[in-house]
Amino acid sequence: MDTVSSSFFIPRKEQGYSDIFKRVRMMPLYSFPHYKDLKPHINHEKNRFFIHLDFDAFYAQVEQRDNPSLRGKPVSVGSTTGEKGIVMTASYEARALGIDTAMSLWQAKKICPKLISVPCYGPKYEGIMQNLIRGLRCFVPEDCIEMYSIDECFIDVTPVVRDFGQAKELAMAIKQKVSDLEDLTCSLGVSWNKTYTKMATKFEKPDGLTVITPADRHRIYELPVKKMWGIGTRISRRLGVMNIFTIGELASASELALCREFGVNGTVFRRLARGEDTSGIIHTRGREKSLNHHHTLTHNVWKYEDIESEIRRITEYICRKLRSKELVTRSLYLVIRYDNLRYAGDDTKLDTATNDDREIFKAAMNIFVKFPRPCESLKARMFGMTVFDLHEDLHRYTPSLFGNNVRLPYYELDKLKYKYGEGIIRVGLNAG
Ligand code: DCP
Ligand code: MG
Ligand code: MG
Repeated sequence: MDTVSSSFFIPRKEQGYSDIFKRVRMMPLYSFPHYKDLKPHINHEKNRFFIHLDFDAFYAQVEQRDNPSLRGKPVSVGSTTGEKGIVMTASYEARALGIDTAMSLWQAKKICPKLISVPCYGPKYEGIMQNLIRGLRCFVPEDCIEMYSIDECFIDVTPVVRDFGQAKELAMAIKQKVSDLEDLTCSLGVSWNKTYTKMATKFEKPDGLTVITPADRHRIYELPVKKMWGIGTRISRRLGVMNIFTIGELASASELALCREFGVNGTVFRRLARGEDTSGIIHTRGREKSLNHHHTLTHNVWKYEDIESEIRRITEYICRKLRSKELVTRSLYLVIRYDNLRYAGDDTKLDTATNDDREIFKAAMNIFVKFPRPCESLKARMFGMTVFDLHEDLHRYTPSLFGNNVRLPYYELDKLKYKYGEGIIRVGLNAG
């Protein structure tokens, strides 16, 4: 399943159309001691070069790397328990058997009873990407790198390459760097605009490298319109009604007809299809996609009340972190590591987006009961929580004191804690 969204191509109400296709700014001159063959220079908009990098079967590949007994086997990462569990990703061995991202674990096990499901451990994967970004700084300045998701990034290599030959050479060097740094494989796409670059990455997965020059446009044009970055099932269905099935057909469609159907986005889709995406690197610093907190204990625990108290502690921490950023979450992942070093982890979707300690604690405990129950011979040593699917907290200034679920003045309580210390007040999490 593709996790990309088109949100930054679609003009928001307050954002003018021209902002989206803003001209790329002139790149300053840099010197890159580690990449001596390429002389830095200034390039103009017409000659831009981007590389898109995406790890192959990311979580699964990391787990296989770290646990040799999983190598060469069908592995899924995500839920390990429960009928409602979801496969977050699957190794290429599992994909060959028909297992895919977002499939239910139950269905996956039916297709492949030998499937090994392992829990996901977010901080490990995040660390890999951060390490990679650091490593990429020997090729381009950090300003030219956009971390797009947990396993992919865009690199604007315009300041350091003059043509597609050099861009390909640089992409190969980056691939080698990834292997040296992390011992993982990734696939790369090279093109003159971000949209084509992202699509190019998928051409030769896994461990691929695809260059799309203007002369190779036809390779993009042949793709079904649904494969275009930013176009999902619903839009492709509407395009189908207009007899537009391939990206090439979208590129040559009438702008007027597209605008009649999609408003200003009609022009955007058409331009993206034509390779006229002029967007540049977007700095995501400060924009949170997920938050997590992990805590390894000094004394391992197994009694129910101790476990409950640890989950409560981690919930309070995460909720406070959410509120400090004025965010609410729709999804929650809980992970426990036992003293035999095995993990159990699972996620759940919340009914409504929240940062209420009570709701998140309740959801976390509902996940916990599905895990192997800790006992004296199997104690818990680490608790972790990740919240994702984050949204702005729209009710921040409208506390409700009535109704079925009374919203507590958490923001005010946080302020009190900040001023007078943690012990000043505590919310009874079973209340409500
Ligand atoms: N992921 C997730 N939920 C999804 C999709 C993905 O949690 N619905 C996680 C697991 C993936 C990681 O994000 O390993 C990266 O997502 P990708 O879409 O890049 O998928 P993979 O890297 O797993 O496979 P591919 O080789 O197709 O890129
Ligand atoms: Mg990937
Ligand atoms: Mg990806």
